[in-house]
Amino acid sequence: MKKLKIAIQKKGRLNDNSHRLLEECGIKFSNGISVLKTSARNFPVEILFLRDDDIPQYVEQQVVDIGILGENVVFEKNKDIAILEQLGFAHCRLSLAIPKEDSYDGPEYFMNKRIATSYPGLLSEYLKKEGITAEIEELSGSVEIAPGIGLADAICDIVSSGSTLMTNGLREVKTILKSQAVIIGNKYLSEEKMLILERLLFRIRSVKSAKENKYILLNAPESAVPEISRILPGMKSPTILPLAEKGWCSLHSVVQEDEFWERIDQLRKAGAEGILVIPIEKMIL
Ligand code: PRT
Ligand code: ZN
Repeated sequence: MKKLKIAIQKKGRLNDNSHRLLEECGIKFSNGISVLKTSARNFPVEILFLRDDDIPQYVEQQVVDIGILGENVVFEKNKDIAILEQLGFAHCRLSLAIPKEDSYDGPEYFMNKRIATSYPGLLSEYLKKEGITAEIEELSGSVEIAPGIGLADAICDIVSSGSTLMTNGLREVKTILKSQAVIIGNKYLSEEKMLILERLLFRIRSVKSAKENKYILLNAPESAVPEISRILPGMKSPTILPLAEKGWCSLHSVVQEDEFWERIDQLRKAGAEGILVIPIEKMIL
């Protein structure tokens, strides 16, 4: 049987999460510390460990079928590939930053300035859109030190917490792209490989849904059930079981992580007690 070839980052910020995601999908394989590729023991996939920058090109050329990497690199490389799914990790942004003591009134600041970046494609696209002419100094790393050593006036780089900018006396003034990890795929996969990919994407979506939701159990007086069912609609409707104590019941449902605290406040007001919240391992919709 043909195997689907998946590229993940060999070493770096994406490696752990990519590995964990595949494992949570039930795909077991050894890590890529000393090998370039490995096969999963229990699913028809082969995993290749590569530099993230090479993945878009390899996916386009069908050296691999799919790959996991940041949107920042996907959009910078601009290859003819498909984005299949956002994965909800490695959140960051591509931003312009200037020396912190400079005042900033808008993109005109960058007119005729020198900007250091590892993202010349995305930066020049942004400057063109704003009608700004500037010189782009392409660097492969340590971009944030460029203004300090007189190599550039400003930078365009990946920011996450912002502490690297602060340490280097820089201030973020404009975000040009928000990014997270995604799965990309070749656009012309064989039918056999498409079937494996669909099975994998189904598992990935189940893992993602489980992370985005919590299982919730609570006790409530029967009179509060209609109100609580409105607050907690669940996947279809909540499960309601009678308690030994007359007039009370136990209610089970699912709540989304991002609206969790708001819902808890509403539930307590509606009369819920003994609320238990439990992580979900997989969620099949
Ligand atoms: O060797 P290879 O080419 O595979 O790896 P790499 O060195 O190019 O990439 P790596 O491992 O550093 O990052 C991989 C991906 O993680 C990036 O392409 C982004 O999609 C994502 N990511 C998430 C980040 C960050 N957060 C991040 N903070 N990538 C880089 N950074 C760097 C940034 O360049 C800057 O130097 O961290 C610094 C800023 O961080 P803060 O927290 O101080 O703002
Ligand atoms: Zn890289």
